[in-house]
Amino acid sequence: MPAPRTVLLTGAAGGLGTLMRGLLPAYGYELRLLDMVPIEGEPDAITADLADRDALREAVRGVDAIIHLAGISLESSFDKILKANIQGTYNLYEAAREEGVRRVVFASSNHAVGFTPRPQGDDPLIPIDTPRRPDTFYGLSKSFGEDLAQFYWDKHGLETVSVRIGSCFPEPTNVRMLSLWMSPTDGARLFHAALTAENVGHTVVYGSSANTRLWWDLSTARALGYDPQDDSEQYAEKLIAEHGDLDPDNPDHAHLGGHFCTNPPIWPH
Ligand code: NAI
Ligand code: 15L
Repeated sequence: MPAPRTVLLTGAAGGLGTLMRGLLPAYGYELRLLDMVPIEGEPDAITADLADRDALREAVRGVDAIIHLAGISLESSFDKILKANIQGTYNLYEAAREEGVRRVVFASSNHAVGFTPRPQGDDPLIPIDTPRRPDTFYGLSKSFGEDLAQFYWDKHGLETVSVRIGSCFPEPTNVRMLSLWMSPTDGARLFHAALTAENVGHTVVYGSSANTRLWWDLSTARALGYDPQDDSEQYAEKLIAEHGDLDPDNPDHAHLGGHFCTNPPIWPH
């Protein structure tokens, strides 16, 4: 596959989208932006909902690849998740298939495997083929997105890299994030690797920096050419002083998904 140049960035108004708008052009990409809300200072951005199939078809026309970030990014009611994340992601893949787009980078999440016990002591790192154990309706939608990606590869030859993102923010803000943090610059490195690696089929990777306290195995990400440069350890002393270290008796600290596992579901509507 020739290296993609024109990339549709969905969810471009959001936190991660805003960070990537700043970082990805340095890799030579020309970004086409899409979000359901207008983006300040970006008059050419497409304002469209993932429910609008005609708008999606037009938005993907002529792009080399898609980075799909749009959707509800936290727990919500099943009905809302169904519309934005499940139906919306299907709509985008259908538009991509119809327009012959060759590759998607899908923002999956640690919450697709959130009920996986977090490693403690000498436990091994969580492998990429650990069974999916969603911790929320939100995590379920990411699990669906990974299956959708596999299906579009097997059935239609549309490639995807599903990135189970840990926590991508300018800085880690709690002790759990010392293990899951992906610095924005490492995030851009990983998206670049996911866009340019050859023959990815459907590849699932964990998305984080090279953290000293890492919980999961980055080898499938590294196999794409990802070479993370950051480590959350520089924030450890401050965060542990503020919040205390992880407590083996605290149910919020028992699993990869943290408090997403213990918070009650949000019922309709
Ligand atoms: P965010 O909530 O800041 O941004 C999401 C964007 O999607 C918003 O701008 C929103 O307007 C847009 N959006 C929502 N529903 C839409 C719809 N129906 N049609 C069109 N646009 C819609 O979330 P954030 O943090 O930027 O995350 C981006 C993606 O990465 C999300 O899919 C999230 O689930 C995923 N992710 C993010 C992580 C992080 O640490 N930031 C961790 C794991 C996954
Ligand atoms: C996610 O999937 C969310 O989108 C993000 O806002 C964070 O909560 C992140 O996971 C996390 O687990 O820290």
